[in-house]
Amino acid sequence: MGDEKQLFEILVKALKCQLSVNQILHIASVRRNNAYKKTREYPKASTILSIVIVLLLMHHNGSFVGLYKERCIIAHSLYTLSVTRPVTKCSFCQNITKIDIVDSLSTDQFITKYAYTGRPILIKNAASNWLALKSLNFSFLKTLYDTTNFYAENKNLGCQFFSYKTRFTHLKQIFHMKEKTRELLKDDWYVGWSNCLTNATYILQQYYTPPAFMQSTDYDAGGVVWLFMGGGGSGADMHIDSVKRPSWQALINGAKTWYLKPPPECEHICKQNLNLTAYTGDVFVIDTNRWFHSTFIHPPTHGLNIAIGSEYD
Ligand SMILES: O=C(O)CCC(=O)C(=O)O
Repeated sequence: MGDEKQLFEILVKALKCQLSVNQILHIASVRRNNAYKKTREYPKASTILSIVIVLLLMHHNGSFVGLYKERCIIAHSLYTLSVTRPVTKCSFCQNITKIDIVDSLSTDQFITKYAYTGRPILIKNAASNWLALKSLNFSFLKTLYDTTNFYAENKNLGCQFFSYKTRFTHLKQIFHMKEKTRELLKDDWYVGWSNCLTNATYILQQYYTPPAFMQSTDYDAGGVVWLFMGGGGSGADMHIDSVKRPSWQALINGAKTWYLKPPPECEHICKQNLNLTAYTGDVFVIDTNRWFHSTFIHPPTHGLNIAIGSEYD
């Protein structure tokens, strides 16, 4: 009975989040998989079916119309994204025993071997000649954000801020941290955020060009720009993303180790635990929707560790 009540609550939340019936049934199957691993009993199929029918009837009669205007009761976190994602086909990681590292990459090679196959690749020094390597630092970003009313508007536009292991809750706290606090934190903070404000994004784009191998008319690398910055230590925890497209990330300063794992359903088919270290000027291409990934930030010898990236299509 306890399981049924929980299931009912999940279904109500799913409807509030405007999931389709297919997606709702998928949640039920995720629960089944979890139940299998934890050797719990499966919820009875008849119970699921009757709850879904009741909810659909209520929906049809308009009982949920008001609820649709609300935001989800539970915001997606890295954890909920991991457990509610669709099951992946393992062919993308099947023959990968190490991450490719190359000194150059042609557009042809990129398209045929990497762009949409899920095969990750590091291109050494692909961003070495960017203006960003000279100019993009803490005070550049602080000036940019302070003068564009960035903090409040970026949040209003729904752009994300990842505080990782820090206590920060808002980007403004980072850029308005006292010099002393920054010194104290030293190698113990790391955050990431996306830029939704077009004027700030436009200014940032003056300091880099999307990697050359992506510059063809089919490749619009001008999606939402992401920045990651910190003094070193642990970076992002192991997680999988749910963004629309694969990503590239250029390291503007410092060294960062990436750890990749195939999703659990591929663990008997694909090699576990791939890793590589990127250095200033390197560009890493990864489909963060298919690979679980985490990062470690090497304490920088000078300045902060800074990376910039975006999705491509
Ligand atoms: O660059 C990092 O440290 C983390 C990046 C990441 O997790 C992502 O792009 O999804």
